[in-house]
Parts: sequence; structure tokens; C-alpha cells
Amino acid sequence: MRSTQLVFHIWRYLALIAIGVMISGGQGWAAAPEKRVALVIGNNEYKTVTKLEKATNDAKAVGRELTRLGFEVISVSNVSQKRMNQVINEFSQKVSGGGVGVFFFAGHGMQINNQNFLLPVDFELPNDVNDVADQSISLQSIQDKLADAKARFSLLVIDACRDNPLPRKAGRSLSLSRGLAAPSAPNGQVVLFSAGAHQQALDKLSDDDTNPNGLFTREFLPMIASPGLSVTDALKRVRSAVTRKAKAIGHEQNPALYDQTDGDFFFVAGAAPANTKAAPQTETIQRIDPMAVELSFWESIKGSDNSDDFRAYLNKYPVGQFIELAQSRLRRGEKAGGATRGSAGKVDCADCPEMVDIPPGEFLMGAARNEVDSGDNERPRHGVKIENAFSASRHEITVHQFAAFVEATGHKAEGSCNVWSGSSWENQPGKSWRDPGFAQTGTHPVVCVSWNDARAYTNWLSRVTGKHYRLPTESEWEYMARGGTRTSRFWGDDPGLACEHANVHDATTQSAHKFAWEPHECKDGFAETAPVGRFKANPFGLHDTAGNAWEWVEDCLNTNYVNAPNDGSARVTDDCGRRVYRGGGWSGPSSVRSATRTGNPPSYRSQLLGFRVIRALD
Ligand SMILES: [Ca+2]
Ligand SMILES: [Ca+2]
Repeated sequence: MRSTQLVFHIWRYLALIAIGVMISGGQGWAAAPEKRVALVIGNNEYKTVTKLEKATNDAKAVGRELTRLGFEVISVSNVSQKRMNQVINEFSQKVSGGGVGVFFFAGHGMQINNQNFLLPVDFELPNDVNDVADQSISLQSIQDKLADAKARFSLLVIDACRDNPLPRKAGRSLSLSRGLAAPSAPNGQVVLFSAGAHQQALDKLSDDDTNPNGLFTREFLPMIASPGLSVTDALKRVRSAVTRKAKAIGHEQNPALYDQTDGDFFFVAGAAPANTKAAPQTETIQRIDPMAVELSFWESIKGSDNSDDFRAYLNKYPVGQFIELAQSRLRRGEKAGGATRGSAGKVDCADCPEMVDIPPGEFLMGAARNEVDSGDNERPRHGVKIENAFSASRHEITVHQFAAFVEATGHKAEGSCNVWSGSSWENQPGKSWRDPGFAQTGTHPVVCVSWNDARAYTNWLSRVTGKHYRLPTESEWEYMARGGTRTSRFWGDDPGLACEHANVHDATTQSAHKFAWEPHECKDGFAETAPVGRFKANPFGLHDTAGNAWEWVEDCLNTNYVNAPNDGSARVTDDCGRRVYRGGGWSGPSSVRSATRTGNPPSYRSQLLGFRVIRALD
């Protein structure tokens, strides 16, 4: 109303990255090391517009990653306009003369008459358009400074929500512009916006989404570190992943890419061709075994028809050269008649679960940086050694088995349970393991059981059998779920193949429940839980480690694997108000992965959540 010419376009937060890169063009990499500098700014604490939650986290996460990748990082948070100008100038000077630079800003942004502005925390509510320009930093000015500084290459990524952060009661009539103002990037710069016009960039995918970063940043970070991945390809992957994940929950978010470069190029972080085999040390826990020894091992078993040989190979060489072949042989054996199943299980009492032996071994816990749908809480990927064999229940604990416990002990596992109401998840009184909101038989996995209930069950089993039953540690769980594999699922990386191996959120579930999130693109025949053991076993002979019911483990919920134990023990520090569960339930592709982890209070019950047990060998 104040001015019909006043056109605002506003983002909840906006991240700007100018990353120095170099053209590949098959020309290889500069012999002389380039100067690599990053400026990282995250603004959460706005004084007059909506405060943000994850902008600072996003900026810091990018800063940490760039530090790891060899950048000199200048990092500031919650900064004023004056301070922003100071650090931008400092940054521009440092990258001058062909340097390689990264500039990251996370915070509010605005688009005014096709110009883009970054907002400092001391931004005041504007009276007219000139107020905004005077109080903020224009994207164009930063691009100009980088161009003037003659940075070798620049990538500018704008992770931006387009919510209006201005309080409506402030009485300002702000008409939103139509369309994203394409930055007039000088040659050699690439600009990526995290969301299209009139689109909101998501901070989280659900209320249970505890990822400390917004959707865009969590997709962007792994791409920075992908060796040999060109920037264009990396950004296209980011764009695709963000679009897909947002769409899965009914949200439109389509990142926009503006490429003003002459050719393709690689992130500096991308391994130079000569370094592509130099995987991080944590990913080569078998390096002490000479390749020749492994080859000799493989030669000795490759003609075998005994699946135990291939299981032994996978156990000894979890990151070996032939794991795909070994896994293929195991799968083939399974199709040929279940020969790959583990040895016959043992049952310690009439109502006790069948237990199968799990061999000792080493494995890589967590997700690789480039694993689709993985989160930072699944990293760093690290080697874990399971020193001793143990026994694990072949299946999730069933309704029948849990009922025997309740009948014997009078344990009260009722109260309420988190169930899908048809439009949202609700904690509904009266829902319980006896009535989780859908039909079950005694051979279905028990759900609507809390961590406390699961612990009580293992204590009872121990009393009944005289053996020490317990929940697996998180490390033990992932070890047995992977079964020697290092792909995102025990059958490989393709979620579209889930329906042979797991009961998941599939076409059946989708037609029954119309969940807003992404289904697997296959049909497994079960809308909710399936009877245990209906799907193919993993290489250790365990069923339903992926999907069906999520499974409680012993550990407290940790934000990531920094300082995680490497001996298979439980981690009972950090957030012990929440315990971890793993494997995904009848859930979507992002959840049904070997590395997925989440948690809730030990009293939490959900119709997606059950457990399995382990014990020491006889
Ligand atoms: Ca299903
Ligand atoms: Ca499961």
C-alpha cells in the first residue's frame, strides 16, 4: 500500500557460497597449490524479524567440512551489517589474485525488484525499499568483489526460504515478486538457489527430524566432499535430492542453478585424479592385509558352493575387493534353496525366540558421505571390531513371544501408543501392543513396545533361561544388520529392490495409508507389519533387520559418531533421555537403510517400533 512499486521477495534464510573451483576440461589440476579461503556466516539471532534455528548450524557444518578439505576458514555467527562488510572485505582480499574462495552465508535474505540481499542480525524493519538495501548486503556486491578480486572460480549457493520474515502486524504491505531474480553472475561464477520462486526451503522433513541441518545443507555437504564429482553434477544431484525429498512430504522445493562458467569443473575438495584411491583411513580398516593375501583367499573360495565360505570372506574382508561378488554368490545360494541361511538356530525355551550365531568380525559403521539419504548423525564412518561371537534372534520379537512374557510376569505395557491417525501421528490412549491400530497375528513383530518394555522382556528371558539376554548395542545391531555388506541396504543400494528383502512403505502401504512421505517403488504386499521371516534373510541369516518394525538398541542417542566406541560396546553418554532405534519400520527409503538411526525417550511407544534380542554364545 505504501508503494506499489515496492516489491519484496523474502527468504527465511539464505546461504551464499562462493567456492573456488577449477576447470577440469581434462587439463588436470594446478601444480602449484592455490590459496583456499572460506568465509562462513550463520545468522540465527535476528532482532526484528523471525529468529532462525538452523542457519548457524548449517554455516558451521559447512565451515567444518571446508576446514577438513583444506580451506582457511573465517567463521562468524550472528553478525551485524558492519561486521559482515568487514569480513566480506577481508575474505575478498584473501582470495584476490586467482585464489580459491568459499563464502557461506546462512540467514534471512530478501529479493527486492530482482535484486538479492543478505540480512544481518541488526536489520531493522524497513519503511521503504531503500531501507532494506541500506541495511543489508547485496548479493551482487559480493559477486562483484569476487570478480574484482579475480578469484579463479566462484560458486554461489543461495539456500533460501521465501517466507516473509516480517511480522504481519507491522502493517506493511509487501507484494512478493514473481520469479527468482537470476543473479547476473560474472563469468566464472555459478549460483545455486536452494528453492524456486515462492517456495519455502525446508528445515526438517518431519517433527521427528532431529537433523541439525536444514534439508538443503544436509544434501549439499556430502557433495562437497565427493571425490571426482564435477561441480555441475554435484549441484544437479543436490537439486534432485532436495526436490525429491521435499516432494515426498508434499512440499515443492526446486533448487535453481545458474551456471556462468565456460566448462565443467570440480570442487577443490574433489580428489585429484591421482588421489582418487586415497580413501580416508577409517574406510580402509583392512589395509594391514596385503592385497595378495586377500586375492589368495578369494581364489580359494570362488568356486565353492558353500555359502559359509563367502560369509567368511565378507567377514574377513568387509571392505574387500570382491564383496559385491561374494554378496551376489550369497544371494544366488539363497535363491537356490536357502542354503545361505545360517546354521539352524537354537531355542532356549518353548516361547523363546530362535537364536542364530553371529561370527566375530570388523565392519565399517555409519554411512559414507555420499550415501543417498544419509545424515551427519551417521558419520564419521568408523571401523568397529566385534571381538566375540554372539547369538541374535533370527527375527524381531513376535506378538506371541511378547504375550508369553506379559502373561508370565503381569508386565504392564499398555497406556498409549503413537499411531497414524489418517492425517498425522498421534499418541493415542488405548493403543498398545495388543491393538497397535491395525490387525496383527501372533507371528507379527510386536510393536507399541517401549525401550523399557523391551528391557523388561530381556530380563525375563534371562531369568527363564539362565542366560544373559539383552538388547544389542547400536554397534552390534549395525554389524548384524549389515551381515558383512557395506552397501546402504544389505541387498545393495537400490531401494526399489526392497520388496524382495523387507516389508517397507511400499505401494501396498501407500494405497492403504496415503502417507505424505516417499514410498519404495515396489510392492511387498503388506500395508503394515508382516509376519516375521517372510522376506529374504541377510547374509547372517537374520530376517527383517531392514524394515517391518524399527528395533530398539541399548545406546543413548548421540548426535554423531565422533568419539564413538570401536569395540562394539554401548554408548551410554550424551542424550540418555532418548534411546536409539534402527533399521526402519514399514517406512520409506530414507529410513530403511543399514545406517539410519533415530531415537526417542525410553517410554516412547510407536506402531512402527519393536525390537530383537541377543545373548552371549553358549
Ligand atoms: Ca509394506
Ligand atoms: Ca526390523
